[in-house]
Amino acid sequence: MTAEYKVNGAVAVITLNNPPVNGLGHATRSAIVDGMKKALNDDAVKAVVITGAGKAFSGGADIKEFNSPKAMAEPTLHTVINVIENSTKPVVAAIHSVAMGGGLELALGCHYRVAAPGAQIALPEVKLGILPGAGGTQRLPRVLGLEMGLNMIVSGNPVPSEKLAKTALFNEMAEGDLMEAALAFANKVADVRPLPKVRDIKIDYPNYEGFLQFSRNTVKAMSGPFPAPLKCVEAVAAAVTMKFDDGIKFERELFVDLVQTTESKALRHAFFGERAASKVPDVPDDTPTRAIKSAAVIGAGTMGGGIAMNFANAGIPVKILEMKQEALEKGLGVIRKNYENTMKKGKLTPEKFEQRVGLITGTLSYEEIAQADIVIEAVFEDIGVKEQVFKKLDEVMKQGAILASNTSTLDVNKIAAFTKRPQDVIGLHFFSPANVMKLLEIVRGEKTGKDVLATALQLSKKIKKTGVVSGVCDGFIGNRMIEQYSRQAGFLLEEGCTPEQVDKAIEKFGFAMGPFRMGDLAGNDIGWYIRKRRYIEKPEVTYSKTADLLCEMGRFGQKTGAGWYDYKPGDRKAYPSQVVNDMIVKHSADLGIERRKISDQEIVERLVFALVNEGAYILEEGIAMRASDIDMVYLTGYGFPLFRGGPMFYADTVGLQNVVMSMEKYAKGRHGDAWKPAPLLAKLAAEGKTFN
Ligand code: T1G
Repeated sequence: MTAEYKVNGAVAVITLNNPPVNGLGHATRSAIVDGMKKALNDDAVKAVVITGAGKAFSGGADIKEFNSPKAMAEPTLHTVINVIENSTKPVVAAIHSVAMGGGLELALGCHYRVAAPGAQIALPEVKLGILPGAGGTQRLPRVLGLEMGLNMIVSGNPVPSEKLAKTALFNEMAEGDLMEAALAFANKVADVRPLPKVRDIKIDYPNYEGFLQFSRNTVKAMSGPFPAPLKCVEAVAAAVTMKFDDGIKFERELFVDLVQTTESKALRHAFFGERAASKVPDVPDDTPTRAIKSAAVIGAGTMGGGIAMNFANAGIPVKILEMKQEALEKGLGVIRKNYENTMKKGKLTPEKFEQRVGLITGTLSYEEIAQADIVIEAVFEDIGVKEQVFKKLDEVMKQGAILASNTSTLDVNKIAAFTKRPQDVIGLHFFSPANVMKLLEIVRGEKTGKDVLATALQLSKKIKKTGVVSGVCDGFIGNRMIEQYSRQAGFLLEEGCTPEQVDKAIEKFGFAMGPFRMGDLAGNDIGWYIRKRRYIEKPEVTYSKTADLLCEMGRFGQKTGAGWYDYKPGDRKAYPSQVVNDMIVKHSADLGIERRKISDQEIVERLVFALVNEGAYILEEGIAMRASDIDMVYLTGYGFPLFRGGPMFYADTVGLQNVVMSMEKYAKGRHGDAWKPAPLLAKLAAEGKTFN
C-alpha cells in the first residue's frame, strides 16, 4: 500500500496509506511524487491536500527500511519534500493522530498545515540515535522559534498539536471534521501568491551564540555515550548560522554519520525488539483474550506490593491477600509510602494518589479474592509453599481466572500440576522493584492456554511492562544467564580481582551496577539459597566459594550493613572492605591459586560472553523465541547498557568468531568447562553469521 490520489472539486487529495503508521517507505514516497505530478498537470486542480489514512498522518521514515538500499533510493524524502515545496499550487497538510519524524518534515515542506487537536507532534529521531534528516532541524526552529524547536529535537518527545496551535507550525486547528476544514482552507488559499515557504522564514534570536553554547554544554553533560543529541544542537545551530540550503547539506552529513553508528543501530534494535517481543508465532494477534477487570496478589511483601501497584497504576482494582493482619498492614503501608514519595516529587497529583491508593485493598481471606480475573502469587520462593498456595487457589478461584506465579526460577509446569486447571496457569516474573522495572518475563508452561498467554501479553502492555515470553527452565531467560555471569565474577575474585575492580570494569562497560554492588543491594542470601539448591540438583556445576564464605560471615549486603562492601549507617555508598578482600586472598591461598593481575578487558569479556554463550543455549533450546527477546530482557531487567543493544546484539557487533576465540582462550584457564561454546554459537561463528 502506498498513497491514494483523488480529486475533490478543485482540490487534489493525496492520502498516505501504508499501515500501520504510514511509514514513508520507498513505495509511499514514489506515490506522493506521482500524485503531485498528476495535480500539477491537471488544470482543474487548484490546490493539494496531503493526509494519512488510519491511525497516523505519518510515523515518519519507514524504519523497517533503514540500512537497506530502499531507504536512500529516489525519490528520497528530501526529493519528495522539494517537489511539494516547489509546487506551483498550494499544498496543505491535514494532520491528525501522529505526525512524527519524516512525517512532520513532510508537513513542514507543505505551504500550509491544518491540524486536528490531540495529534502527537514530534521529531523523535534522537531516540533512534539519529537526527531529523529531511530538513526538520532547519524548518522546525523556523516555525516554533529556536528554543522550542531545539528542545523538541533534542528531547524527541511528542507535543500535543493543540499546544502548538498558536505557533507558525499550524495555520489552522480543525475543531470539527479535519478533511472538511483542510479542503475549505485549500480552496481559500488556492489563488494566494507567493506561496509561503517555511524555508524563507528568518529565525530571530538575539545572542543566539550564547544560547547555543549553553545548549551544547547542557546536552553534552546529559547525553552520556550517545552522540546524537549533541549533533542535534549542531544541526539546529546551522538553521541560525547558515543559509537554508547549506544548513540542509550540513544536516544531511550529520544524519549519514549518525545512521551508521553502533549506538543508533542498538537503539533501533531495541525499538524493534520491544515490539517483536509481543509476537508469538503460534498465538496470532487475533487470539481471544480474557477480560482483566480485577486482580489479586498473594503476599504483601516487597514483590507483592510492587506488583499490586502496577495494577493500580493501570486503573485495575487489586486485592492483596496476606496470612496475618500485621503483615498486611505493613505491606499496605509501604505501598502508601511509595505513592506519597512519588507525589512529593511532583510526579503524582493528589487526586491520582487517592485514586491509586483506593484501588488497592487487603484481605486475610482467600474467599474474598475468588472473583478476581487474575491472581498473582508472590510468596516465598519454595516449591512447597507454592504447592500450598496453588492448591488453595485451585479450590477457591472462579473458573476462567488466570493463576499466575511470580516465581523467579521454579518449574511452572510443576506449579501448574498442583491444580486441575494447568491451562490457566502462567508465570509472570516481575523484577524488583516490581512497580519500577520494565521487564516482565512471561513464562509459558507446557499446558498454558493460548488465550492465557495472549491475555498476559496484552496485560503487560496495559501495565507498561516489556513482556518477554520464556519457556520453562531453571531461571527462565534472565536469571539463567546471570547465573553464568555470577559464576565468572566469583572465579575472577579467586584468580586475582577484588569486588570493586570487577564492578568498576563492568560499570565502565556501561552496566548500571556491577555484580557485587548488585548482590549487596538485592541481598547475597538470595543467591546463597539458590546455590544450596543447585549444589544438590547439579553437583557438577562449580561455583566460587567466596560468595558462600561471605554469607557465612552474615554479610548479606546493605540489609545487614555489610556485604561485599562495607556500609555506614544511613549511607548507601559502598566502601571497599578489607575484611572481605582478606577473606578472598586467603581463599585463593587455600585453593593454591597464585593471584594475578587481570585486565578490565578480561573481566568484561568473561562476564558478558558468559551471558552470550548461555543466551545461545537458551535460543537453541527454544526457551527464548529470538535473540532480540534476550536483548530486551537484559536491556529492561538487568541494566545492560542500551547503547550496546543487549548481550546478543553486542556479540554481533564484536563478531561471533571473536567471541568464540576469546572463549577458547578462557577455556584453557580454571573452570574451563564453563566455556564450552553452545552449538548454535559455534555454528553461527563458523558461518560468519550473527544472532540478530
Ligand atoms: N516505520 C515503520 N514502522 C513503524 C514506525 C515507522 N516509523 N513506527 C512504528 N512502526 C510500527 C511498529 O514497529 C509496530 O509494528 C506498529 O507500527 C505500531 O507501533 C528522515 C529518518 C508512531 C507513536 O521514530 O513512536 O523519520 O509491531 O506499537 O503505540 O528524519 O510507533 O505492529 O508490526 O509503537 O500506536 C522517526 C517511531 C523515524 C516514530 C505509534 N519516527 N514510532 O505508536 O504503535 S526516523 C519514529 C513511534 C525518520 C527522518 C527520519 C510509535 C508511534 P507492528 P506501536 P503506537
